[in-house]
Amino acid sequence: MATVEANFDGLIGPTHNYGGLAPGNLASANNKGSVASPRTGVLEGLAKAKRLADAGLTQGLLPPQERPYIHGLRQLGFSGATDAAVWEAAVKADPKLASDFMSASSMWAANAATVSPGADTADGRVHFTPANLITALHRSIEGFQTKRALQRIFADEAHFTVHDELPHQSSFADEGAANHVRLSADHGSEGVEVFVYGRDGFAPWDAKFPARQTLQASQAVARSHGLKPERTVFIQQSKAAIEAGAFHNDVVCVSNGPVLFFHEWAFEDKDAALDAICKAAEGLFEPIFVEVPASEVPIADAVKSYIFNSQLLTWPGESRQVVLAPEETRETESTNAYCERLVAGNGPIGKVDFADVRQSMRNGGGPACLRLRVVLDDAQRQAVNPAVWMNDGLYTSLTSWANKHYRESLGPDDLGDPSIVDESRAALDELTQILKLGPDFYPFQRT
Ligand code: SUG
Repeated sequence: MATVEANFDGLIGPTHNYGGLAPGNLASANNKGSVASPRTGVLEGLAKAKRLADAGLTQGLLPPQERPYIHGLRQLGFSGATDAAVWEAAVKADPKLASDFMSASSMWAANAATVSPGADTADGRVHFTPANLITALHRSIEGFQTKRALQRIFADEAHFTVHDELPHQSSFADEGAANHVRLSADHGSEGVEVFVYGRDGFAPWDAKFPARQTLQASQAVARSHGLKPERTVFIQQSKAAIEAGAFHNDVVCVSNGPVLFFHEWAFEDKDAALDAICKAAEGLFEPIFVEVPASEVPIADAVKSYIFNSQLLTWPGESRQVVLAPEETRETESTNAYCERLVAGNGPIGKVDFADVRQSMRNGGGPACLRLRVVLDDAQRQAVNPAVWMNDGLYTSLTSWANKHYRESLGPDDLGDPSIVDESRAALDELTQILKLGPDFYPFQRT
């Protein structure tokens, strides 16, 4: 088998809920306090992953994290005879803090790490840097456990290296692959890595919404991954897009192979950005730009529909690339009409399909947020923990696992229910066995 782009989807955790926790994310703010369905959410995610695996794409999974995160609450001084008592004490003393420590936000695997394939790195290994996600409290507690997950799945140091998160400091705010795109002739060839940052971490920022990625964070990741400076590009996200709710670059831009599909407003200085990409690609490949004008899709519709938070895929059996967009893209007039024109044309994208990931979408997470892309050659693919590959057997075990352990609904009134602690642990404990992550994988099992 040739070099492939594997998609690793974040499994939606048992405490999936709408906490209104994410700054600059309009869906999260608008749905705060509504009742979520963790079971529907996890089944939607599994169905999307299974659909790609069935099509012949390489599809893996990343485990959810322990939530409520009791170890972290103990670090903050909450105590109790049992972990359920710690949880009750935290909910009583500070419901907002408790809500942060309950979020299932690790489902958005595009924020798990930045990944550079071996074709781009100095030592030929796949490099991962777990994102520190310091802009929001509920996400800033993901990094150390993400590192553990990546180390258990990509354990072979001959092929993979998992770095530490960047310092937990505002100048190094890092959101992982959501602010990074890669362009190349095909997945296995050397490519151009494009880091899209929101702000200079050493300059003041006083806009309505935070810019979650800094230039300094992007530069640090590029350096430690051993990328060639002449094949690496740093581009600023447009301030107007951030103001309009594009809190990550992947809300307005996605790539696959040589194709960059993006909104007219995605970059602060579009012409300079596209020139820099072309220059970095010289001698490797010709970039193909598919720019969507604001006159056809207003930025508000791009954010509402998440048309760019699609997976852009090289689909087995299709001669042109396929967009896997959220259902909301079909339901939004301008984006639905745009998609019809797009596939009717003779450009690089020949098909648009839709996925129902509504539970995640209500928190601002589309199909592309739910997956981490990892380019793997044959030997690297064989070195991955085989228990995380999606196939008929894993799909069957995980759907029955989810039906057994996940609540049908979870709303604000359920936050204080102490049984949520043991319930979530029972689910995750069983999952460590299914995904063969090791009995000490979750912090609740550490002594
Ligand atoms: O960080 N939402 C996530 C959504 C992340 C989407 N990821 C990408 N674009 N790659 C965020 O804003 C909402 C949680 C809540 O409000 O309960 C949240 O964290």
